[in-house]
This record gives sequence, C-alpha cells and structure tokens, in this order.
Amino acid sequence: MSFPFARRAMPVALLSVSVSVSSPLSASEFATTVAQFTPGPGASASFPASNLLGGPQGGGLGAGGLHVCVLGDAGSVTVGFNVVVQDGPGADFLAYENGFVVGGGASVFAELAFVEVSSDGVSFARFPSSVHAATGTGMGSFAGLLGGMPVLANVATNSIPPEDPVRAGGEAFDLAELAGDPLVVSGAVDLSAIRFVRFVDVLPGETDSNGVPIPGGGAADPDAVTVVNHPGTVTANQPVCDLSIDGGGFLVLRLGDPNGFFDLDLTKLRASLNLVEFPFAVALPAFVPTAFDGNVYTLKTLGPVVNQGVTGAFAVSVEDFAGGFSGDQVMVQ
Ligand SMILES: [Ca+2]
Ligand SMILES: [Ca+2]
Ligand SMILES: [Ca+2]
Repeated sequence: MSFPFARRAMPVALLSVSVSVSSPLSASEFATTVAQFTPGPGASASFPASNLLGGPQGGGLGAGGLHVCVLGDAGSVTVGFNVVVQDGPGADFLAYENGFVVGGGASVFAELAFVEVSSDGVSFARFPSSVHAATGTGMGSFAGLLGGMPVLANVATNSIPPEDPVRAGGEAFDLAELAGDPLVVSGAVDLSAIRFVRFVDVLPGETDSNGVPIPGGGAADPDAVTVVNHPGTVTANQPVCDLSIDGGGFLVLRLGDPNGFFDLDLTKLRASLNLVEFPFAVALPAFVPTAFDGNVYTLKTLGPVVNQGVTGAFAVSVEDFAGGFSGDQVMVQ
C-alpha cells in the first residue's frame, strides 16, 4: 500500500486520517514467545522455534518459505502472545506453514500439524480436523489443520496483510469451532482468553476427527501466527464476516456491521477461491439471504457445497469505514 502524497507537507488532520485508514494492519499481532519446543527426528538448529516469532515470511504459491521452525516427526511447539486471542466475528487467528503448490497448481505439497489452543498453557483444545484427499491434496483438502495452504504474505518482502484470509494464505481458525470441546465446556479453556497456540506434527497413520487417515509423511514447518481478534479489535463496532458450513452442507456467510450494514466499506469486501481474488459480486448469485437482524445479513448458498466433487479454500473479508476488520475462510470439501 503506498500513499502518493505521503512525502508532502500535510495538515495534521489529514495525517490522522491516514493513520486510521491503516489500522487493520497495525491491529495484527504476532507470536512473541516460544513457550515450549519438543523437536522430533529431522528437526534442525538451522530452523529454530524462534523463527515462529513475528509475521509470516511466505514463499508464495510455488515455493515454501524458509523462515520456519522445522518440527521434526511428531515434534511440537507452543507460542505465546502479548495479547489474548478472543473469539470474535469470523477467524480469530491465522497460522502458516510452508506448503506450496505442485502439479500446475492442482496439488499442495502439504506437511501437516494439528492446531491446539490454551488459556493456561496446561489444557489444550485441539481444533476438529477433516481431510478430503480422495481427489488429491489441492487447496481445501485439509480443514482444521496447519500446512495445507501456500503462504503469500511475507512481512519482509511484500505488503499482503497477514490477517486477511482472502489474500494471505495459510489457514484461518475460528475459536467458535471449539465451543463444544469438553475442555471449553468445563472452563479449562476460555475462548475469550487464549494465550497459547500449539502445533503438533501429524505422524503417518494418524487420523482426522472423522477417523480418516491424514496423508503425507513429512514433518510440518510452522512459520508464524497472526492474531486477528483480541481485546483491541473485538469492539462493539467491529464488522462481522463469518463463514461456516451448516448441518445440511450449505455454506453460510454472516456479513454486516453493528453500526449498520452500510458502515461496511464495500470497496473492501473481498473474496477468493484458492487464493485467487475475485469480486464478491461474482459469488453473490450463489447465495440467498435467509435472515437480516437490521445490521447483519445471513446468506446461504442455494444448494449444499459439501460432497459436490469440488474442493477448495473459500475466503471472504471486509473492513468498515473506521478501519475495523473481519474475515474468514472455509475449506469446501
Ligand atoms: Ca513444509
Ligand atoms: Ca471467531
Ligand atoms: Ca463498524
């Protein structure tokens, strides 16, 4: 993002406007501490856990970033933050490994890890996972896991916002998906105060939440974590952009803003399929509104998207006129 007038003398009032416009970027928070690292066979001192601190340094669609932590087989690593991650609208944090596309884009070279969160560093709730690799390992084949997506955001070399699942790559995680986890129900894990994220390398033969074997043998190489929702961003004015798949396999999008739908800056309503951005209006005919509460629309696809022979990573994000941000990603399988 560049501001052509930035080098001119500018009245203070205008300067403050430009600061508020850039606030979605400054709202990102990255991991600040390594709380635990248990390397497995294949881990390397050249790729230490400290590489997880700071923003993602993705290698792009066709190459894996190298500023990563090599877990080694069955290795695990836990990172902490200087903010608490909080369940707000849509995705609450993004995580990135160094997967990349092969086979002309049809497949991802994926090395996968389970993703877990904790409030106290003792009790960890694991995100439910779902793999759909019968048709290959293309984007979208791995839900609830780290490592199935390329990473485009690179804080060292480009300005792609790491918090935007439409453009950043990696995987977006919504804490609301853990609402039914026994550790959450018991209060051992507090979805309004997550302080740690742990990655646990998947070993060959391990299964997803449905008992389906997770393919791929290599150890995962996590790159970074970006916190989207924390007490500084989860406000009464934050826009809502939340994707989910309902019990009937329909894709559901909740989109709006507590200050009124038209507090959304629709020029910043973005969508992508497999990281290819397209105008949201292109997708709109596939949806029908099923509810409107005065501020937030609930839109549902005309038919089910699950088990339709199509696998892909679908993402939507939006900003409001105050620079508030919300975005989400679903793996359609
Ligand atoms: Ca890797
Ligand atoms: Ca959420
Ligand atoms: Ca707002």
